[in-house]
Amino acid sequence: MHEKINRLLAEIEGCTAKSNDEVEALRVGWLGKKGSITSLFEEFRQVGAEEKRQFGQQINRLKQAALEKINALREGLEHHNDSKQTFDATMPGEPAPLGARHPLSIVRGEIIDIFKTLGYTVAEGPEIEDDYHVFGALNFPPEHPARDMQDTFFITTGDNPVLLRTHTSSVQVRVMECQKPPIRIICPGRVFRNEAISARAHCIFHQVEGLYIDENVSFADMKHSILYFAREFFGEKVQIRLRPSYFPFTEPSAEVDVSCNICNGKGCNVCKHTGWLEIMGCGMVDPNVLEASNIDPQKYTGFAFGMGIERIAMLKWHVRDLRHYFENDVRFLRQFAAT
Ligand code: 2NL
Repeated sequence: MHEKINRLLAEIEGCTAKSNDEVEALRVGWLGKKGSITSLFEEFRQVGAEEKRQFGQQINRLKQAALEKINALREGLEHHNDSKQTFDATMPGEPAPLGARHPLSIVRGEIIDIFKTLGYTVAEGPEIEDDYHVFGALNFPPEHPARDMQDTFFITTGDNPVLLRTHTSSVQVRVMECQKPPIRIICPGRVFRNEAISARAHCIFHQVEGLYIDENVSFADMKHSILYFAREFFGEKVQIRLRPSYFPFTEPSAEVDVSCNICNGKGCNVCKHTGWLEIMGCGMVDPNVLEASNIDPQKYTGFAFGMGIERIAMLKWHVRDLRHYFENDVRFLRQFAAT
């Protein structure tokens, strides 16, 4: 019996199997009803009491070895099959799709880069503001219609209302309050106005404003900086024209047009047959605005300008509906990959 046990142990150790069927055949051969280990248990019943202890331990160890071998063979086959089915080193790799930058981010970056070459630095500030930084410090009279509930989102009302900024001029006010001229900043950011959403308007949109304050800054300096920007952004052949306008915070004020880059000034749908496209507003900073932020209007002058990023991006890529920018439909966004 001892000999039989040793022979079986050696057999079990040396066993291999190529399929689950082969493993099952081994299991039946050892542990099935007529299996070799099962029959050893039968024989074991006949042996004398003295040998029982010795053989009992040996047979149990043998059974354990057989069970472990069966499990090991099954596991080995599973891994083998796994790797066979899911890993083929010769297959081409899974593509890793790259995202695209949002068109508004692309345009904002281009505008900032152009003004950086003129020595401007970027300034940022809070979207949730107080009445003073959005209106009071910018020479808006107390009854100005822009302060109206219909135009501005108020978070609290009363004596000292908290509101969402309607322009990024509030950032420029904060810079004027704590920096001495020369000041040369560009303020990109999200702004909020209580408007019905349409193809041309949205209640959240993006602006870039610029401010330059120093001694002897003139209207001619402003005009030249804007011409430089327009040519860098829209192309070197572009012309600009300034039309008189009005803003509470600048005097004099102007609206800036560029010659239409679609029809080259001849007249088309986009420029409504005028040959010109409006791109921004600008003006010389009102002395009241300088004074409110403790800058001496006798010593310093400055110019400021503001443009809507959505509008500039519409002109650049001929986007017809502003709502595309906010819907994030990948069919729209994908078109700006690698720009
Ligand atoms: C527009 C017009 C403009 C300004 C913004 C400004 C800021 C300060 C002082 C004076 Cl702190 N002006 N900003 C000036 C003129 C026009 O924006 O059409 N924006 C979309």
